[in-house]
Amino acid sequence: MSIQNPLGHFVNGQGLWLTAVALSGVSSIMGAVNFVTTILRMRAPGMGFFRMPIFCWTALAAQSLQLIGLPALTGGAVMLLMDLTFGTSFYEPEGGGDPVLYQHFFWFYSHPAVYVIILPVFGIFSELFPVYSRKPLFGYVYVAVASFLIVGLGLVVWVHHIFPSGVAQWMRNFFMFSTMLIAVPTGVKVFAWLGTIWRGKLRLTTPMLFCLGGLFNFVFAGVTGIMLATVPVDIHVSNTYFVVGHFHYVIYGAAVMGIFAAIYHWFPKFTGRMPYEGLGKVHFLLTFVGANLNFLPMHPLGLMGMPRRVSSYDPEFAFWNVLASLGAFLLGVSIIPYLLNMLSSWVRGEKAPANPWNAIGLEWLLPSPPAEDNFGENVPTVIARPYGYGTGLPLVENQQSYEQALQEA
Ligand SMILES: [Cu+2]
Repeated sequence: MSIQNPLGHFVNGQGLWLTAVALSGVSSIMGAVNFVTTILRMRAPGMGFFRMPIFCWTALAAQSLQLIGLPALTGGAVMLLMDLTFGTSFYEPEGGGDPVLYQHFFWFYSHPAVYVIILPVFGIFSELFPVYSRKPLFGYVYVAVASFLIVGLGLVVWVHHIFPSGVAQWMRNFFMFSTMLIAVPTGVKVFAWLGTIWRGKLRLTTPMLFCLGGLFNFVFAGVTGIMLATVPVDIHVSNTYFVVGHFHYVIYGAAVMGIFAAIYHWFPKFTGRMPYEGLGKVHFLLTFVGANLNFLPMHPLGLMGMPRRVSSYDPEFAFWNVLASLGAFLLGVSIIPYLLNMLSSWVRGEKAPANPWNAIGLEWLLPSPPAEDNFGENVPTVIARPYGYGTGLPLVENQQSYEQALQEA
């Protein structure tokens, strides 16, 4: 059956797509309610807000963004669906609507969506740098609060995606400055991580290498982000490969590498087996070189004027495109040692002890893998922040006897 709207257009494909966008919007809102409620209401005894692991802070921040931003995208999709099927004209100029309004609904969510992805990765960096540097997280309170500054500012920058669309000049100026301000709380975090590893006892394990590589790529993406926030630069490179390069540095260079770090770090806790270090390091090297070789050439291409979303290009762009293709090929190959590692170490890796990395955190008090109900009846009382590396201070009440009881169990 095909659906025709009052104008006589067939709208099956768009109708299905918009319904899917609206439904996944609703499901993500429900997911966000769940995360926020769990963090606000179900913390362990003694776990005050300023004793929470930074990963929980960043999860709370990211899910708050979902709660505020997603209704705009979901509502915008429903309005577009109504324009297509019922002949309303929210975005239809002939009926008095405005197509740029859709861009506003879309980007009001879709700029913060990048923070929904990257904030938990900031949490991962904040968890892992202290473990592999053997030092407390530098500036814990500032790192925690900076997550919410990113939430607040992240909600008032979306117009930087539509600078060339004819928005008023005052809007361009306002959104240029608000976008640049984001560099402050993200800079606070970057310097906190550098302060954490500064003069630490660094252990260059696979998770640490992925964190360091991810941080390097993130700083690079931050610099091109400031460039893109600047109205004249943005208009010059709008719709070119420069934007593609910036985005991939954030998403693959920083976010995906942070996620790999987390997978290697918590793999023993999930599976009860240790991942292979050798394969992990090969995976890291191929990923880091591949990502930079793939995404760095996109910047000169964009500055030269190569448009994005094209299937072929002029010969003058060939050199950088060949390099980018080589990098993409390397990135593809990098997945092979990763999958080999995950499968083989899960099946017959070395058995993991409760706390293979000497990390401080509730999960590391439990055996690997933990029992289905985690702590069961004996939920410990938290008495400190989980970053007391080098201080010898316990995380929970009666920690010694607690760990002993676990070993005997
Ligand atoms: Cu944006």
